[in-house]
Amino acid sequence: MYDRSSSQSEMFLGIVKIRLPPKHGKLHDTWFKQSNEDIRGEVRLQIMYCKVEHRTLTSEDFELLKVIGKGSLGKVLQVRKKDTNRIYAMKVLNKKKLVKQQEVQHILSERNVLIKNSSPFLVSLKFSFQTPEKLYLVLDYVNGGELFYHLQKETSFNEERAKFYTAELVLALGHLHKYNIIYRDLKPENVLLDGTGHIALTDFGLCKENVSFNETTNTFCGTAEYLAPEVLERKGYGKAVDWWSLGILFYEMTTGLPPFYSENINVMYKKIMQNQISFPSNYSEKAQSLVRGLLEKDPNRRLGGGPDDAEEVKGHPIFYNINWYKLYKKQIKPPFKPKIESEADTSNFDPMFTNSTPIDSLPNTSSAPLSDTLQQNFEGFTYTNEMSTQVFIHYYMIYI
Ligand code: ISQ
Repeated sequence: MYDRSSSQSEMFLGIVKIRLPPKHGKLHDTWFKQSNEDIRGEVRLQIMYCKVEHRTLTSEDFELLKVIGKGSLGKVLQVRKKDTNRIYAMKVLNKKKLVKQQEVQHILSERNVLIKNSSPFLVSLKFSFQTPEKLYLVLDYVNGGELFYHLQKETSFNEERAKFYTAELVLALGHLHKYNIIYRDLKPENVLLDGTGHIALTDFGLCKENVSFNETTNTFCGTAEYLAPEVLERKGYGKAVDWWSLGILFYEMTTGLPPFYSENINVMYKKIMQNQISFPSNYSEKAQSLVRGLLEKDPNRRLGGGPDDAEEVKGHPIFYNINWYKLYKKQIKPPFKPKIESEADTSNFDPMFTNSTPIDSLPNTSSAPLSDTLQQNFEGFTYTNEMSTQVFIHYYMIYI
């Protein structure tokens, strides 16, 4: 919620979560308590649903505002939906590149997961549509920036802060694993912070530039520093690869560098396969034990590698004081709150992206179109939330 009563600035008030039955034409009238560091008060929301006609969206329905990310399969733009003025992140993927990098199946199954099984720590999908050349995923815009951006600025986080993000990620990964989705690509660039400092996982299947492993076969896309030994060995991999990456991420957050880092990629692979982990002298026992557990080279013996998956990780002593129910409900106050001026603020994204011009390039008419058989792969991709309704909101606020 933002207070936009002043024409010069807007003030972030907080978040209210409303789950209402989509009853057409009925007025819902509720008071919500709101409190954060700066503001305490109550908000009265009066909400009326009216069903709206459905039609497939096109990129013409969105105003392109900023570039907020780029990858080898496409880019992410901050957009404004013209009819509602709402801000979203729009991921634009190139179909030919998806086919070439054998990512079609991932994108389609992940789209389904995002529609059917939302989780508090996954960026949610609002709409998807396509042209003969491209796929468009319209997602919630998360304005706190990449964890990577904050980690780069601060070099490292203290153990409590790293533990908080790790615990929320345990819930996010556990959710995906429940639906047999392996995330595969956990790294600080794919973890966003929302306006209040909670994590939101993105990029389901968007391989970042210059990181595809084995350029010739493209059998795996992932960040070298975060690849588990079983992936490097081509042994076939399971959910435990995500617990490995979580261990690398925790180590990087607490020390500033991934544990097996080397500028020489072959040296790095060798270290991943063979090296023991060394810790700075002031590293706590519990944190060492967590990292050792998650970075166990044998996936079957790895923390989280057993049949209980996330439950096993949640049981590690470092998390003894975490109330998982409250964490899931986002009732635990994040250790850091990103600075945000407005809902559409992009200051927490890398200027390398935000300074480039947001365009949705026209189809390249000189290259051959995708064959009908390949095009059939994308059937059923288009999605508009069937329950979508126009919501009229009136609010009154009383500051205490
Ligand atoms: C949502 N908000 C900001 C950035 C994003 C990047 C990728 C996917 C979704 C996003």
